[in-house]
Amino acid sequence: SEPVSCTGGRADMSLDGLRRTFREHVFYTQGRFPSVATRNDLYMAFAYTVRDQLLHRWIKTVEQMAGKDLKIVSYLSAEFLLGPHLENNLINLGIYDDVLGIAKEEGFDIQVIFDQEEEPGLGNGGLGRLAACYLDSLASLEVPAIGYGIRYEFGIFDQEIRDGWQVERTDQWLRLGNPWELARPEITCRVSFGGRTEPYQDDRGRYRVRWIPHRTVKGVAYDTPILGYRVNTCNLLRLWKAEAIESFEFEAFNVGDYYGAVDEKIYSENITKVLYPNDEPVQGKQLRLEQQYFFVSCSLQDMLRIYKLGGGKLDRFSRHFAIQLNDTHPALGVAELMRLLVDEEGMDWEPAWDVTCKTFGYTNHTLLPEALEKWPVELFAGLFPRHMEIIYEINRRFLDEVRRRWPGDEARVARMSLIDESGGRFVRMAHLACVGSHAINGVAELHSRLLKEDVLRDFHEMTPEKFSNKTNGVTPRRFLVLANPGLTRLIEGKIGDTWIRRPEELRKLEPCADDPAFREEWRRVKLENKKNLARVIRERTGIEVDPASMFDIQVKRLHEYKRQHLNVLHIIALYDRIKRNPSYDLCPRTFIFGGKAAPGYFMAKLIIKLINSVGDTVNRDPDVNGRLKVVFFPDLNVKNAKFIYPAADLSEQISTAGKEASGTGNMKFSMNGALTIGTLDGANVEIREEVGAENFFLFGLTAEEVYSLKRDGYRPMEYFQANPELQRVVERIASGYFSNGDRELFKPLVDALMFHDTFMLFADFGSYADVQGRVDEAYRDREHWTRMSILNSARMGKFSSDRAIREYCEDIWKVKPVPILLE
Ligand code: CBF
Repeated sequence: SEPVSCTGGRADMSLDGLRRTFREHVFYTQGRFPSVATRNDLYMAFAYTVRDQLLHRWIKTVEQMAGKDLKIVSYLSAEFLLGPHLENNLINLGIYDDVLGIAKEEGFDIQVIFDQEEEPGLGNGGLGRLAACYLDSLASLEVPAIGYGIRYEFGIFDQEIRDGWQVERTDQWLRLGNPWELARPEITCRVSFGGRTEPYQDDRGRYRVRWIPHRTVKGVAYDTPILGYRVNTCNLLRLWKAEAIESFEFEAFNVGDYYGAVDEKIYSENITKVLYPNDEPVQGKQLRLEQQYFFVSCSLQDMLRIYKLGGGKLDRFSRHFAIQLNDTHPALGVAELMRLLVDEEGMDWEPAWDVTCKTFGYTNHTLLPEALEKWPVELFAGLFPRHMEIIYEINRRFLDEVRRRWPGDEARVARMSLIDESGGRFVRMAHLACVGSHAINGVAELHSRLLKEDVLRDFHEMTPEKFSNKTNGVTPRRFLVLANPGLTRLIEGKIGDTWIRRPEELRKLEPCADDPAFREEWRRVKLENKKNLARVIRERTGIEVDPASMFDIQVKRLHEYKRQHLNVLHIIALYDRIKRNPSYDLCPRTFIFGGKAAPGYFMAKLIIKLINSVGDTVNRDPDVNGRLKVVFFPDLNVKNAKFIYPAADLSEQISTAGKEASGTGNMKFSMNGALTIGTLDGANVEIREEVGAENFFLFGLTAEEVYSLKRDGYRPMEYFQANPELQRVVERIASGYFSNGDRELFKPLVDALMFHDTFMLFADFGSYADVQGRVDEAYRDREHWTRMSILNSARMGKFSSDRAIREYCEDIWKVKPVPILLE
């Protein structure tokens, strides 16, 4: 058919065209005239102006892809932590300055407009943000892709700090409307739950099973365009909202039962109401399992629908769709695709299994045993009786294979089974994902190695060819260009802007590290960024911080394994040194923390309280005399993070070795020229390799040492008794020094450290404090520090999500770019 014409009019990206479109949206979309337009009207009008450009490219993308023999990546993720759209899209379109100009002409400050945007907080942390970075890179690399997920009505909670404690406030990102999405009420899927199954013979006399469900809900598609950086590819993020099925069908199912119908509606809509605010799985929550199945089923039905539109034969499905499971949350997809192919499409088991395994890839994101998802068989079978049968059948065939390879090794069979029977019966989601995928990867070299040696060892022994590593990456567009315009301009002035598409080229900056004038400029930009963060801190917490002090920052989810409390122990040690020796020579430092704790995670919340309590004492003590400041930055999210990464001098990446799968904050900090103090954990190992050991502050036990210490019986008390400074630090907390004499408040934390110390803070404290001493010395030599800072940014190309996505495309998905033309 003829190409769709959408040139001129709202597709016009000239300055005049943008100005006209903006005014039209104020008038016709928001229904306002300029003098009464609210800040939100103006934001909406800008957003629609930009969205018009996206839609133009989106239509061209769909049009030029349709009918082509191409392969699409489907990224299945229960979380997408996108962050605000407007600024990012302006950068990707290349019209940032134009829009800035229009705003100025019209008489308002564009920063205020940016600030108006509510971010879609549809994720908890690293995993969801990684998915968002990968969507950016897929589009920027012109790879056809669809992100599939859940349109939570309430995303991650907003965090307030009251009296030092975290208080959760409901997120209301949809309150004022979402201009970035298009509701697609005509794209719906039916998703069923419960009931029973029934065997029957089909018209060819074959044994078949049908599922007679108890309840059915409707999934409605909401589409968000995802534009790549300075390309025309505009991919799709399709999020599903749960609704009740149509009312006439209601009547058929609920004759005369009005209240039953109301309950049904509420039940249906609940499925996508709220994001579970935990960054590790909530065991046993039925609604969470329903969410997972709901979005996976909608997404697979949608892919089959799209595929059939092109007239493809189902046994070739895997040539046209590569589905990536972002952790085990969508792992039920393996059983669901089998159900759709066998029960709904009438395929035989073997070819359906072949398609399934060739289609799925599985990314593991954690080594923590408690984070490996498993569901009680009883709950699972009650909700998904047909999937349970399918899983049993997959398991039967799989374990036959294990027995053939290792005859008589029933211990191995029990370890590898999809059903954990070691105490109760559970479905092991990671095993389902491994068996049903042709590719399994970890997210950093160390993590991938530990997966092979430990968590998934049996699977690696059986199918080593499935395993690979794909070290995480982050998008330099959001985390450098958008977050740090000052540094971006400085870099562009030296090496141009091609590094934004090819971050390996940042290496060209290396010689500038030896240029004193460039170093001076580098420091100037950092200082501006620190002043900016200092302003935001003042506005949000009332605390004054000195931009001339070293900004030492730890922002990430609150978790014991991430060891924010190790950082606090060190702060107290410095404070103690000052109290014992008022003229103690300390390079002035501002310690900044930020991050949310899962609402039910008592210890993580107590750590937030401890940070704030230590801050209250230290910040007010005249003896400290400006040498120490402690700040907890409330409500860390993507929007706030843009003030934080560019302002850091020192990045704290101090998890117990072997616990953090990768980390991605570590990359965002280094990219912005922060030096890292860190353990050999996750991607820190590779960051250190890239930036050079001399530009990285390493401390602590290795993963192997952690493992052997645990195996041989770790006794925290021994470390405690051997270190008088540590004793004084713990005594200050235990004595109520930071809690108005209340010795009970932090007792659970103190006891956990003294008697268990699961994450080995005491074992690492000495080494951490020593290396912090080296940081202090190093920061005094500003020229050398700046040199190290420049080299950090210059050597971070590897950690661009573009590199990571290229590796996925080449090794796992086997997909190629499809450039899109505008005309
Ligand atoms: O791979 C992305 C991130 O995922 C986590 O956040 C997760 O939720 N499992 C890990 O904890 C991070 O290490 C990892 O970077």
